[in-house]
Amino acid sequence: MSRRTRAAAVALLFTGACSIQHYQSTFSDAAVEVRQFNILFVIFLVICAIMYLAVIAFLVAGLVRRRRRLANVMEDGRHHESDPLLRTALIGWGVVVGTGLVGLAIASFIADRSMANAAASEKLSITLTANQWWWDVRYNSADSSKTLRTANELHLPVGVPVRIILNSNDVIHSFWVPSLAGKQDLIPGRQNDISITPTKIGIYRGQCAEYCGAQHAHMALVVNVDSYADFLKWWRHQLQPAPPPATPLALAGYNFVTGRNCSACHAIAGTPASGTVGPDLTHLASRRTIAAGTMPMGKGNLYGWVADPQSLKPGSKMPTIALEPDELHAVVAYLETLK
Ligand code: HEC
Ligand SMILES: [Cu+2]
Repeated sequence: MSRRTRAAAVALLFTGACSIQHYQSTFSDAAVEVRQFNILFVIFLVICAIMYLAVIAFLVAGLVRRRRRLANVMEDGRHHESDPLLRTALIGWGVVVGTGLVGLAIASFIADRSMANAAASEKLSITLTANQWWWDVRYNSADSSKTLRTANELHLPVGVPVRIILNSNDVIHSFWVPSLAGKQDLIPGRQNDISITPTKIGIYRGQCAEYCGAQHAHMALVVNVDSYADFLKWWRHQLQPAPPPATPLALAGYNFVTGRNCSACHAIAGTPASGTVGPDLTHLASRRTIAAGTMPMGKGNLYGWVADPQSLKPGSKMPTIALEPDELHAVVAYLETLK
C-alpha cells in the first residue's frame, strides 16, 4: 500500500467512525455531561502541554548554559555562586505552575457545578440494578401504575435531565455509556447515582466497566435517545401488559413459560409469571439484543438462547433447560409475540 492510499484509508476510517454517531465514544457530544467532560479534557490537555513544553525548554536551556559555564570555569578558574537570571526564572516558573494549577482547579469546579445543576433539575428517575451479567431497569414514578420494569435497554427523551439510581445485587459493576457521561460504580448495599441530559437522538452502547466475573464482557446496555414523542410512545407501550397468545402454538408456549420453571425467574406482566431472578420479559421482542448485548434480537438467536444459554454465555445465571423440539418451537413462538 502506498503512503497516499494508506492516508486515504485512515481518513476513511475516521469519517466512517464519526458517521456512526459516536455509538460508543468518549469524544461524542451527545449529552451535556460528556460535553462538559470534553471541554475539561481540552483545558487540561492544553495547560499540561504548555507546562510540559516549558519544562523541556528549560531543560534544554539548562544543559546549554551549563556547558557554556563549564567552559568558562575551565578558562578563568572562577565559580559564579548565585545567578540572578536563574532566580528570576525560578520565581517566574513558580508563578506559572501556581496559576496553571489554580486554573485547572477552577475549571474542574465549574464543570462539577454545572453537572450538579443539570442533575438538580432532574425530570425522570430510573433505577438501574446490576446483576451478573445483565441490567435490571425500573422507571420510577410516584404513581405505581406508571412504574415499569424492563432490562438491558434504556430509552431516554432528548433534552430531559434524567437521574439514574445505581444499585447492585451481587458484586461491584460500573455504569459506563461513554457517549453520554462518565463512569459510576454500582455497589451492593450502597446507592449511587449519575445524571444524564442527552442532547442528540441516537443509539449508544454502554458497557459494564468494572470486572465482575466470567461474562463481564457480555454485560452491555443499549441506550436509545428518542424524541419526546417517540419516548412517550415507547413508555406507554411498555406500561401495557403482554398481549394474550393468539395462535395455538403461542398458547402452548405461554403454558410452558408460565407453568414451568421459566416463571420462577422471569416476570411477564399480565401473566402469572412473576420471577425477579432474571430479566423482565414482558416486551422482550421490542429490545434490540438478547442477554445484555450478547447477540442481536431475532428468531434464530431466541432459539439458540432458550435451547442452550450455557453454550452461548457460559456461566450465565440462566440454566440450560432440556426442552423437547415442539416445546422449543412453542416457547419461541410465544416469546416472539412479546413485542
Ligand atoms: C434460574 C433462573 C432462570 C430460569 C429457570 C430461566 N431463566 Fe431465562 N434468564 C435468567 C437470567 C439470570 C437471564 C439473564 C442472563 C444473562 O444475560 O446473563 C435470563 C435471560 C433470559 C432471556 C433473555 C432476556 C433478555 O433481556 O435479553 C430470555 C429470552 C429467557 N431468559 C427466557 C427463558 C425461558 C423461556 C425460560 C424457561 C424455558 C427461562 N428463561 C428460564 C434466569 C432464568
Ligand atoms: Cu462487569
